[in-house]
Amino acid sequence: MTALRSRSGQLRLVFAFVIGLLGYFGVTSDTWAGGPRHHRLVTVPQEDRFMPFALTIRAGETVEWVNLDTDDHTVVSDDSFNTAGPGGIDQLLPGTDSNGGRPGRFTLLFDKAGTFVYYCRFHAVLDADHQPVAPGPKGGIQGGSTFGTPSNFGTPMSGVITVLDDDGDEGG
Ligand SMILES: [Cu+2]
Repeated sequence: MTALRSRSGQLRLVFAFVIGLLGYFGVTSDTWAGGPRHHRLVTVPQEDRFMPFALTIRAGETVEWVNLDTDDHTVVSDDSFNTAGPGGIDQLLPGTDSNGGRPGRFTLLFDKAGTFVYYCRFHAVLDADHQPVAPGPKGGIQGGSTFGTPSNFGTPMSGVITVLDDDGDEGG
């Protein structure tokens, strides 16, 4: 009987600890307008591109960029195109080589409908051999390589996020 009581006391302690952890990591408070706030991911695979290139979300959701590449990349907002906040973003996403083996991460909250266009300033530069041509079957940046590895995908490293409002409409 004593052993049983002490075991249930231990269970209660563990339970309280888990609830405390959930609160600490914001799991229980991560609700918005009565529903869960979605957290969306854009990754950099071990290539110079954002995946997915185009992402559609709803206002109130967060987007987290995760750099799975060994190289550093950046998230830079193209504010001349952007109608959704936030502006003035120039964020380093450390690669695993410069971040102790861990992916660099960066999170933004989008609370307003519109478009968010962004690029990586390290990999959006055209050199003398890669002059700008509109992408298409015979256009864009064809072939080419950096350090012997095919490294381009027809456009500079960029991406776009479309933020819909609560009704699912594209704001502006
Ligand atoms: Cu990059």
